Amino acid sequence: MISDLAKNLLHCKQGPLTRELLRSPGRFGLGQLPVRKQPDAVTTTTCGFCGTGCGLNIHLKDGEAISLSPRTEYPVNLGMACPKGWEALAVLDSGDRATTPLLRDQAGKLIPVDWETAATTFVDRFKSIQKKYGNDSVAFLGSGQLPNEEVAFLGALAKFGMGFVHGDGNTRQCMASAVTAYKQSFGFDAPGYTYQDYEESDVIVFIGANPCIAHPIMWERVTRNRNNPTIVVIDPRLTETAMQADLHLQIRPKGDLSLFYGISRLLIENDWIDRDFIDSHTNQFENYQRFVQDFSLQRTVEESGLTPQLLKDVTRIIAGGEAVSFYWTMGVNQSYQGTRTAQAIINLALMTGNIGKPGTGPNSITGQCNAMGSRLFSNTTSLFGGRDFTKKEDRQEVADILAIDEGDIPSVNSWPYHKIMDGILGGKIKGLWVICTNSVHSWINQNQSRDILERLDFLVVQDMYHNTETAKMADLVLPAAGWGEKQGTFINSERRINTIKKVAKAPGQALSDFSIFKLLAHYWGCEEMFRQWTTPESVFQILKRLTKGQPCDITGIEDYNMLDEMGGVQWPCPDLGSSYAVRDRLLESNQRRLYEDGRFYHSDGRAKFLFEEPRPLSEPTSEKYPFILLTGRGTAAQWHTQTRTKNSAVLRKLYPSDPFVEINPADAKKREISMNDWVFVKSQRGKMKATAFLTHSVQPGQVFIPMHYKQTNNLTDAVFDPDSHQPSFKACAVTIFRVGTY
Ligand SMILES: Nc1nc2c(c(=O)[nH]1)N[C@H]1C(S)=C(S)[C@@H](COP(=O)(O)OP(=O)(O)OC[C@H]3O[C@@H](n4cnc5c(=O)[nH]c(N)nc54)[C@H](O)[C@@H]3O)O[C@H]1N2
Ligand SMILES: Nc1nc2c(c(=O)[nH]1)N[C@H]1C(S)=C(S)[C@@H](COP(=O)(O)OP(=O)(O)OC[C@H]3O[C@@H](n4cnc5c(=O)[nH]c(N)nc54)[C@H](O)[C@@H]3O)O[C@H]1N2
Ligand code: SF4
Ligand SMILES: [Mo]
Repeated sequence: MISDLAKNLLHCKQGPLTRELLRSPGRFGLGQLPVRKQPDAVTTTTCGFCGTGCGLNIHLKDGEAISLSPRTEYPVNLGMACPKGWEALAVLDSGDRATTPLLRDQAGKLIPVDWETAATTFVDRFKSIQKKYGNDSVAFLGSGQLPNEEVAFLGALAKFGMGFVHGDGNTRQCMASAVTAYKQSFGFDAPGYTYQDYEESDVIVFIGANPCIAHPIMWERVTRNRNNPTIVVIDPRLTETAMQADLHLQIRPKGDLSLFYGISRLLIENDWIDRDFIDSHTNQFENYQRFVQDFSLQRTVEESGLTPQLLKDVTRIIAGGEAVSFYWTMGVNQSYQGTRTAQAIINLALMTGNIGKPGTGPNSITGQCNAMGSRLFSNTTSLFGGRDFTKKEDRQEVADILAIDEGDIPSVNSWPYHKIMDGILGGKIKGLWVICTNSVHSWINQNQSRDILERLDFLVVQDMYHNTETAKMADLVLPAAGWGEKQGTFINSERRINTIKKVAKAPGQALSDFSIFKLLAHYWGCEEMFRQWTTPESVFQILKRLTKGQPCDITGIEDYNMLDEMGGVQWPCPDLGSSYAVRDRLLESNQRRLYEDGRFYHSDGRAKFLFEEPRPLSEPTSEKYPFILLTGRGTAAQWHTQTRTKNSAVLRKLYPSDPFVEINPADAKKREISMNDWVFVKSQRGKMKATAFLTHSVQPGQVFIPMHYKQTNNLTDAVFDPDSHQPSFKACAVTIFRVGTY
């Protein structure tokens, strides 16, 4: 599919009509192909969808993009791109784009206003709320899809310039459990791998991850592995990825934690562990060893839903591998016990010594293009550069680097997303600024969250499109430029930093988020604080200084040019005294992994074994709600809430436009549901209509609905991991019946 699409699109101007013309000129009464613009220059950029971070060539005519192609020499994608990457320019061109600020008038209608009115309204309304209810009565929600320079500007402007205390982002829905797991286990949030590891393992275990759909180009890297690796997939569903596996463990939803403890016990029992590594580089193994004794084969089988044989098989495969790597994504993170599950994966890697060597590691795959960057620079969960808001010395360091007052930095942690929502419900938060995320669609238990957002005195939404579910509820909409229309840097899953370029003009009066932040700083009266924040590249220089001496030190990167020349740079990349030294090192190896010396970031240099008793499903099935609903990614052509991908005619052809629910044929038969019947799926919280897709890829008693349809989160249950505060999107109880039979 990828190569066909590539052939189709490589030489086309991006735009549905032109593409249609090129494919079937006869249909339009044209004897020959229209004259195509020939590119006169090429620049490079990084894809703005998923955390793979593929490199793209942008072909320009008179400085404007006319088409794109994947970079062949780039260490990430080696000439490949998935459908979203190929169509990245097409989605910019849409009648849904927000082209002017919009303000809700007395009659409740959103009407176009100029930027001055928008900015003064923003300032007046937020300041008056702060005056009446306190500085912490306003909050913001940002995104892992903003470049580092913008996400940092937002975090600094809101928290240091405007006095906000609470701010979070959509990465809470996504990476929080991995972040917390790494921080607690290793002492810093640092996934250690490099994509080359996909090619160097002889055993690869995917847990709650479906890369064939969600990270197709990472999956392509797996297919290049010459060691004929044994691939294990742990997923309740027989996914596209599971179909490619040597061993598929069709785990009971949320049974992973018991499974990993059971595997740990078997590894210990058989002495298939790396004692030397454990003794030299970890703490608390004795406690872990004692803890997992409770996970007998029988208990593990019961709690994981697997057979004893499968359990023994997977243990033997892990023990027998020379280089075993474990990759996990949302099937792990999005859970009421996501942090511990991620740590149980980390424990497996530690106890078998599978870390810091080629082809190994407990490796979290990131979701969005800059989820990794937002972890370092969003100034939400942690203070800039992975620091701590509650530590005076950390605040002082940041204050010194930014030449601001230490007193301007909040000394308390932000509330996470769900506490911000609770804060609105409880009347503590009255104003909310939502940037680059479509909360009304993507947040859990949508009926409740809509009701919560309606209670706000003032809601500002800053988005590329004027008609997202969230923008429709806003009092003020700020029109933003998107990927391709602005500059900055992203960090991908393997910690590789690279640039994005401005290759297209934003429509109408839309401004880059960077320019919007500058404008708002001016009207707020705090622009003096940001006098050095003149361009994205000047902010990049500030971000470098914020990493100095931290595990994520990137002071060795000179500027954007160096990133372009080197094919991106993985962090850390400290200043080695001369730029030649840094360049030499990068030329020698632009593939680096962490933990090669077995040292972790806790003060004693050791990693910790962390564990806890597994808990039962947060909402078990009942007679009334007999199915477990799983949610996740549907196709490689759909991105999240679809505000972007629905604008490409090519992508639209690659997914069903109606919401659908996957149901096992046995269950369907019992309920007299046939293929493509319209059904209702109902939970305690809401219901949705979908077409039935009968498939053995879901087990009896389970159903699956992609998250891309706006109704899906009507059903989900607002339950959170107590450590990471990540929503448990993936399992709740529902019932299902054919429309007209209830
Ligand atoms: N095409 C496309 N690609 C994307 C995205 C997109 O929207 N569209 N989004 C990007 C983002 S932000 C993210 S976070 C990633 C997500 O990437 P993935 O996490 O790979 O995708 P999901 O489909 O959300 O979830 C993965 C799998 O978890 C399984 N699962 C559910 N419950 C459990 C469980 O209890 N245990 C186990 N072991 N597995 C379980 C589901 O069946 C599903 O197959 O994708 C990124 N890439
Ligand atoms: N049921 C269920 N729900 C889920 C999930 C699930 O698996 N199941 N997955 C969760 C996960 S992992 C994630 S990451 C979230 C994603 O949830 P969202 O963040 O809500 O999803 P997006 O559609 O990516 O929303 C991004 C918004 O930003 C806008 N935008 C894009 N680029 C720019 C820009 O440069 N500037 C500005 N200002 N706006 C821009 C887009 O138009 C869009 O409205 O969904 C979560 N929700
Ligand atoms: S795999 Fe991800 S980064 Fe690569 S082209 Fe597809 S969406 Fe873009
Ligand atoms: Mo995500």
